[in-house]
Amino acid sequence: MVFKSSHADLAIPEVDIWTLLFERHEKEWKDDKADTTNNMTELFIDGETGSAYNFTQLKNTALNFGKGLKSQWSWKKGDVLGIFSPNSIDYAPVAFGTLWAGGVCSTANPTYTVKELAFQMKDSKVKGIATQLAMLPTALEAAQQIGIPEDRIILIGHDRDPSGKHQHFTQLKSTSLLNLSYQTRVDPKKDLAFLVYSSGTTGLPKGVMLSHTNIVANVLQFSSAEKRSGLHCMGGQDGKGDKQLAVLPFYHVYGLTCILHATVWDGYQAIALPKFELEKACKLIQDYQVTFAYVPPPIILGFAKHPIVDRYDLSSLKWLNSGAAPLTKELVDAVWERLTIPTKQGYGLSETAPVTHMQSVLEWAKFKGSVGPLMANMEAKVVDLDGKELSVGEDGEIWVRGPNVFQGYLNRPELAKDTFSECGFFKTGDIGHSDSKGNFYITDRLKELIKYKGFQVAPAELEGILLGHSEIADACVIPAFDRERSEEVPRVYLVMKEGVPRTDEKAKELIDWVASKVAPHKQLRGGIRFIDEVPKNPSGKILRRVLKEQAKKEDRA
Ligand code: 4UV
Repeated sequence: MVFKSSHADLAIPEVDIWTLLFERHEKEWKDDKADTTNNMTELFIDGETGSAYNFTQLKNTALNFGKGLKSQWSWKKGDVLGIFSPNSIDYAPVAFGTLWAGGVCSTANPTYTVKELAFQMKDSKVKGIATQLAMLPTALEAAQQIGIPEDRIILIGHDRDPSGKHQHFTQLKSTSLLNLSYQTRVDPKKDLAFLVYSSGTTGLPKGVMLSHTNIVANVLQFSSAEKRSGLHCMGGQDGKGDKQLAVLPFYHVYGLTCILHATVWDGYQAIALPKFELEKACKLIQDYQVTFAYVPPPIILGFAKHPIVDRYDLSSLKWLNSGAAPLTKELVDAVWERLTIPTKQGYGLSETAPVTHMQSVLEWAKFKGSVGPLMANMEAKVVDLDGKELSVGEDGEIWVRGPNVFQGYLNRPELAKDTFSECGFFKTGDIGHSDSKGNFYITDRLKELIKYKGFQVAPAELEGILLGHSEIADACVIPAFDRERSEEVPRVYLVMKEGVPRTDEKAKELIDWVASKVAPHKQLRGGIRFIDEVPKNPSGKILRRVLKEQAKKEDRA
């Protein structure tokens, strides 16, 4: 059967992101919300320095940057800017200014090594990179490797380049009166807005092509779903609006849509932190009277269990939303028992811009463990391995269809036939089922992907690195489970070349060797197991499931 959203379809306007957020919305704020002071209220606040952007400042800073790109970098429609930065309030004007100028943003994990960054920047053919001073050496080395001129590396954030060589993004201004000071028109349905990287169901990370319409649709679908959770924009109830903790990284699709875009559209306030530190987060919640937060499960674990939490007054929080990785019912209960805060869940993927399912806070206690119902304008199927449709209560692969589903993987058109069904459903690679009320439950993963703290780890990428080691004959990376920390971690099963010792010392040496080559979330935290042979089918395909089952047994023992 085809599951359809129980919510009425929304009219998705055929507009680009800039027009939705900064033109339509500005008008609506003024006309409908009757409170013209809204534009003066801060939207993005830097949790460390207190500096901020209100709507008007954000719009003007973005416009100046967009004009600077056109004027100084001869920016054309479809040109790509790499953004290599932790959360900073400057992320917003840089991303939106790029879109105004008809550009595309390729957002990268700020902990990437030179090689990882160079791969993404080259793959998405960036024309320049916006980064922060702390990451400048990595950005410069990556840029040099792929032939991007040094003056195309610009800075965002509070620190300036002491050498003066690299402009701050606010210095990139229009130099000519005749400069094209109009927004570059795009076709919202076809033209891309963001390239986020995901390994999908198999292989190396790939550019997920998100069009303007994909993001516009998801912002509207998500906003309409969240209104059911009782949020108020600024100028809402008693003139007070809701405030969120912005710790989800903006480079990742969950933070990109649910914080960076939704903050502007819905008019909430976002208090941004460059990285998650529980004590800082608790202090900000207390000081700013934060009312909600989108986070991954490890942060929920911190709220549930860490002693630091007792030192702060978190009573302003109305709810938490968990997503990006599985959440146990026990953790939901533990947060409630300790803080009397409901934890609800959302689900989605980079490829769906991202939200497909969202639980309402009104239902958190009734359907614990569920990721909620399909959002408006969405359909889903649950299918068995042969693609046969299953019904209520039956576990199978979840397929989804809707206006937020991406345009395909960059430079990889050949993947389309395995990614989409014949009737246009996107195959998520996740296993789950729906109950009779339309609530979905994610129970397992069919695809290779590993999620460490909600961050993607592609087994193929780690296997590629390991196979480059002179002592390793074969490798298979699978998700193991760290019971103590209640999280998924990458583990490798290794076949060593003849004569190489299979000792704990060798394992440690190899773990350190991998750690020196990858971003911190990809380290082999699940350890190394030495085996004689990687199980494969007759055509040589790795039978990952066999080792996954072996790891499950071992981790349960
Ligand atoms: O591509 P990605 O890295 O994307 C994400 C998206 C997270 C979201 C999206 C919308 C929300 O409302 C929200 O709360 C979180 O992480 O990885 C996609 C894969 O992450 C797993 C699943 O395997 C996806 O294919 N995943 C995402 N959310 C959940 C999840 C969840 N709630 N429970 C279990 N697994």
